[in-house]
Amino acid sequence: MFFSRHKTKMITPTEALPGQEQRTFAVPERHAVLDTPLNPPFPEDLNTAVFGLGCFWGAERKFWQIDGVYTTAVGYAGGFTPNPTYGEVCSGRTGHTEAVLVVFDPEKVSYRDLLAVFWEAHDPTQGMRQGNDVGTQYRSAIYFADDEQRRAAEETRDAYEEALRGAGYGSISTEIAPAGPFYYAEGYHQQYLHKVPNGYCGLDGTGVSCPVRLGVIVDSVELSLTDEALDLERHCG
Ligand code: MHO
Repeated sequence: MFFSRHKTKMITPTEALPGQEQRTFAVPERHAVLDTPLNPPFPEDLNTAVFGLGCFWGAERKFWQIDGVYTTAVGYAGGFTPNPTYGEVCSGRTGHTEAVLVVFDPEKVSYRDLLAVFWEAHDPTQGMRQGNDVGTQYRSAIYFADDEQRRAAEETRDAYEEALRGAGYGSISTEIAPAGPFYYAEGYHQQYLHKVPNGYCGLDGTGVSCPVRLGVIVDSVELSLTDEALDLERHCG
């Protein structure tokens, strides 16, 4: 049947749902944890990063816990359908992956530090799934803002792939592509695990350390996590 097509196969632009001309739902103005603005414009001295690492509920929490992160938001990226709804994304017919927008202060935390968190938080060798969550909407992705981010993404991927191989894992399937539009997800998905503390979190890393942390690629900056973050790390991902 038309709608039961396999969700692990990336659709083509012509197959994609038409979506909407504008967002059809409201997004809160402020971050529920950090109390910073959730929507642009952001202060000029900050940088942005976009990562996909499976279900965005747990993924977003990983990043809002890092010192130097100004705000985070969840949304849909990397696909074709404009202003999609969660239901449309779950149909597998938008081409989008669940993504996290991270706005950070590069004086306090570097993009490579964020990449280390990204690589270690999930299993980037799973193709069109992440754990029990299956489909193109859960693929691992890095959408870079500029050439410097692209280089950092590719270099850390190569280094992490080598580390993973040593631990018996296969190739990294992470999509690394230029950042296109980031469509904010519905308000209830924003900071979901703060609003629903025992909510579903499918995020789980491989346990293999990213060489960035070990100072192989850059001098390692010790990431400072809050106490809440350290506690959560023991429970999820
Ligand atoms: N397996 C989870 C994924 C949620 S995530 C926002 C669920 O279906 O609730 O994709």
